[in-house]
Amino acid sequence: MAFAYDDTNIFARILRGEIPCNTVAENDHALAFRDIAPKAPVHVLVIPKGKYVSFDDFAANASDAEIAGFHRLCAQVVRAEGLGLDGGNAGFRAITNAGPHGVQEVPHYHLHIMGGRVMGPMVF
Ligand code: D5M
Repeated sequence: MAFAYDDTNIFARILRGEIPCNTVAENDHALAFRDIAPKAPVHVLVIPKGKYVSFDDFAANASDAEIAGFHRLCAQVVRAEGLGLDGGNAGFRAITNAGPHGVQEVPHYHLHIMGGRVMGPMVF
């Protein structure tokens, strides 16, 4: 783990079963659940089970098995939610926020998978 990890963050508490979540899918390395404040008809968060603060922490420091497991679960979610281009669907947006400039609220790496409508241009 490259950066300080705060065990009290809300996703760490979800992983420990201390607070509930609306689980979509799970494997040995990752958990997917619905965002509590959805910004699209489908809005799922995928998080690694390991203690990684952000995308760059995860990409640099997670094991190959963790990285593969995380992304396989993302693909499973995309398929199950009817978003995948390989299923002839209309697609989706996958984004992650990192640190203050990324306006990251929860300091446990998570990928937002959003779809079910045209997401609009990336203008803020
Ligand atoms: O976004 C953090 C995201 O996490 C934001 O879209 C709300 C979501 N969130 C916060 N608490 C919960 C719980 N308890 N369940 C589900 N989703 C939650 P960020 O990328 O860090 O700015």
